[in-house]
Amino acid sequence: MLITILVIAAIAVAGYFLWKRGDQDGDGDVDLKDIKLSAKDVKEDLEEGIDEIKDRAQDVIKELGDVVSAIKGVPTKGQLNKLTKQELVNSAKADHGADLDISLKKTTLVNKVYKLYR
Ligand SMILES: [Ca+2]
Repeated sequence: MLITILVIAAIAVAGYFLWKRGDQDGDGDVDLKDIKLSAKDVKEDLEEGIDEIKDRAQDVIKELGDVVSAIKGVPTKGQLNKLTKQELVNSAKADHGADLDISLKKTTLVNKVYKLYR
């Protein structure tokens, strides 16, 4: 029951918010057509925002590439297995100047990086 009320309230708030954006198609009144246009606009804005966040996250991941050296002491295969192939390649380069081929299988990369740190 509470969930139903919350859902109805959310729809009402969203509808009001979209209605407040006003006349979108320029025919002088605010009706369902305008609300639909507003909803489309908002959806596009949200999608752009999400893409932006994804791009920024990618940048942060690149900056954090050197993660193996963040593991204290000598990394175990279990720890290496938790990393992505990109992280393994980046770490091998950063810590040992080794150029590993990202197209190698993950297990091969893990084994190569594991040996580098011995
Ligand atoms: Ca209109």
